[in-house]
Amino acid sequence: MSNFFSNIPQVTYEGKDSKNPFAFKFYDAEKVIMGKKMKEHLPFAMAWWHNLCAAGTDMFGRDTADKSFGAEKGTMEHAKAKVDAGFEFMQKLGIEYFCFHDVDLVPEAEDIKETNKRLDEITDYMLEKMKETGIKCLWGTANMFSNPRFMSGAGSTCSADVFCFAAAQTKKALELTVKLGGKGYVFWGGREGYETLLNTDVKFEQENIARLMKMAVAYGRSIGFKGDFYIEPKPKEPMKHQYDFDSATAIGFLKQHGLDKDFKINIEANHATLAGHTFEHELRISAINGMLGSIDANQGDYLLGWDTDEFPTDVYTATYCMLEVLRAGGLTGGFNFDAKNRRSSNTVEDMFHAFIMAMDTYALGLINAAKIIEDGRLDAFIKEKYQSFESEIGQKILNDQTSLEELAAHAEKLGSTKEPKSGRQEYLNSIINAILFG
Ligand code: XUL
Ligand code: CO
Repeated sequence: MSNFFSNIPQVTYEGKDSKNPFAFKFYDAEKVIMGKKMKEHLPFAMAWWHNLCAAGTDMFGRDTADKSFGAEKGTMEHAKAKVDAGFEFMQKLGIEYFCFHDVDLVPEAEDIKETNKRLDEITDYMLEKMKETGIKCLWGTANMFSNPRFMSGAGSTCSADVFCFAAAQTKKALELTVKLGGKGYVFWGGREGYETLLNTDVKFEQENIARLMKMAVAYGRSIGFKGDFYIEPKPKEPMKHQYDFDSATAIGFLKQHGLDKDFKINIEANHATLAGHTFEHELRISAINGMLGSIDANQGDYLLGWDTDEFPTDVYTATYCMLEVLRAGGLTGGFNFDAKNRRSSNTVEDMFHAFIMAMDTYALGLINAAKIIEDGRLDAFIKEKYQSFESEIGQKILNDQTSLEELAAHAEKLGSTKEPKSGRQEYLNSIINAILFG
């Protein structure tokens, strides 16, 4: 095992009173909650791109962190050093999964054949590390948004040749995901959207995206991929109108094109915020459609209108997220920290602090959500709220055994009625606070 983080101890659970900056205060991997270990409820994953590649560059300034890991960037030595560093990092934290884009793993060459050769070499090396450590792949994806050829889209491009490059990258990324035993394969439509209708045929573009996805399903299944395909919705950034705006939009698209049996949704917290939704709304919409797949666990900033990809620290949001996850019976995927350190948190220690804080946030979310379910008042309130549908007329409605005429006659018989029951939002908020802080 490599030694990039020799000054960081193995991170273990020490409990909430610990002052050790390199210990978990709430994430106790083996602790059983509602019949399952914390680590089974929370299959955490490291995002290759943020943790091992991104070094703080933004629109206004260059790198602040050193992610060279002792090798020259842009070389295969560097690609291997990232593998070494990544596995050492995950082991120190007890993280059991990683997620990757193809070009996170190796420097992209001019010629796609050469890139693919490099990908074969690096994934051989990763497989060795995976065998050594037991660390697994949560999902893979193809980066079809960074290369300038994708400036007008990948599946939605106006160029048939560029569409072929998107197909080639999807094919290869699927092969790599299968090779690494990935549980899922993600489509995040980074450039799949548009800026102006003046130059865009929306119907044409959306149908082509569906074509690409159908080919991906056919090919993936033919090479033994048994996992879920995911759409990761995002409303904007980089495009003004991203086609996969939110979960509801993505689910409609999947159903329209007959892709809903093979796909689920990968919900990112910050993307929900950008869509003007809460994270839990996105989770609920996916769950009630049987499509709650995986989570990109991060958070945005309510004062900023872009994708800040911050490590999650908001315990209320994590609690409401875990409430949705527990009620849905868990995820088929996991919790990928699609998050980066702030630009001024630029040391190795900061990389660990970020993950410790984020893992503790989700552990708190899980502990709180379990308490809310065990308390039962919230569920009982909701059940009671809809009780009138247990009446004779209510049952007729639910069983589709009535008509507008019969319901209108019922209303006329009543003549007038009371307001429905109070929603009692403030009272419910106070129950949540009492459970969280009591
Ligand atoms: C971009 C984003 C991506 C996807 C994978 O906002 O979230 O990193 O998770 O392409
Ligand atoms: Co993401």
